[in-house]
Amino acid sequence: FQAFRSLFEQSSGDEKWMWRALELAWQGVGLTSPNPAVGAVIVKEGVELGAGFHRKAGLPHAEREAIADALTRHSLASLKGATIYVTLEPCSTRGKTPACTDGIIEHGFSKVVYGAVDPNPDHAGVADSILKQAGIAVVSGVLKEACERVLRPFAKRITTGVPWVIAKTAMSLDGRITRPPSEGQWLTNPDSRAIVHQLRASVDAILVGGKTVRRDNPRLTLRGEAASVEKPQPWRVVLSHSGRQSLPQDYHLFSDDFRDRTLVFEDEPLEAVLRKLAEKGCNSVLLECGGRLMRQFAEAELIDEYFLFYAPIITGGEDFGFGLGQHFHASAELLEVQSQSIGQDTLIRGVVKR
Ligand code: AOF
Ligand code: ZN
Repeated sequence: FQAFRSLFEQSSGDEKWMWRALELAWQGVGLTSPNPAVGAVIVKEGVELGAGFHRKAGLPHAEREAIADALTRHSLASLKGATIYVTLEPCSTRGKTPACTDGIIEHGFSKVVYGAVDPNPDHAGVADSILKQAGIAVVSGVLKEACERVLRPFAKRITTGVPWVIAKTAMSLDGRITRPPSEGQWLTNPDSRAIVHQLRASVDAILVGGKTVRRDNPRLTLRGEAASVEKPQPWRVVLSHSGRQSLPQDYHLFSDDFRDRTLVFEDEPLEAVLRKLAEKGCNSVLLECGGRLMRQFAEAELIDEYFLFYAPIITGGEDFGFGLGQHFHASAELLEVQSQSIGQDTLIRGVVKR
């Protein structure tokens, strides 16, 4: 969130306050599915009166959170003539909660500034005319790309029925994903693993193969800082040809407190599995599987984003690239590439070009 703080401080006008709304929106990532993460801020005469973000599906939208926040410190009358900045076009029909356009009109705002059009066909492009008819000025498309970025998982699920898929792997510099058993389980350093925990906290499901379960007995839970009362544990999804009964029932995934958050899929096309997860409300899925399954996802062009962690190790083996050497045909070009040093490790992330 630090990046948004400095962008906020360096900018002016509508963009300045949209960076603030974006900073708020990102606080909701991982909490809101099947709904989008949205942030809103109320401003009058250059002063922030209230701020909020959507916290959970079924709870108030960002706009109403910001209004409620403003009313804890200011009078109802002081909202008259204020501007509300929202990362997403305000909703205009009643869903689980009342329409935000109604709330905005009732509270006497004089201007609405939003970033992205709502990809939800129920609302897309509807708010402007409703607000304008009520005499409210509307400015749309402010920091549009940055606002669309935070919405991407929601937008993909609601428009395609498939969640946003993030592939994460930790590798040696020559592309091997596991260490010889004698050398211990971890390739990357503890700070890299902490980032993986943040990544897990931002998604709705974590997917592995049966082989990984048998070998590592993983928990795939959020622990420590990443875990919170508001944040549900992500679904833990296992793909196994031989089915649930073939996996050790005393392992964490089947015996811990969150065992009802474990799903096993047997012999189903990968896209069908992803569609079922979308139906359960998942906007995003994190792949933490091994090379073979990862390659199948890549070849089916189901991966949207990569998080590649490189440890400063060269194994010197024959095979390169997800441990599958020259048989790895799928090729993806990454956009929005960012690289970051984490101690001696390197994280490269990017979004797959379509
Ligand atoms: C949110 N949070 O801050 C905004 C949303 O079922 P509902 O009433 O919660 O409505 C969900 C829809 O509302 C959602 O699909 C999106 O189109 C719109 N805007 N949703 O959850 C928000 N502004
Ligand atoms: Zn709304």
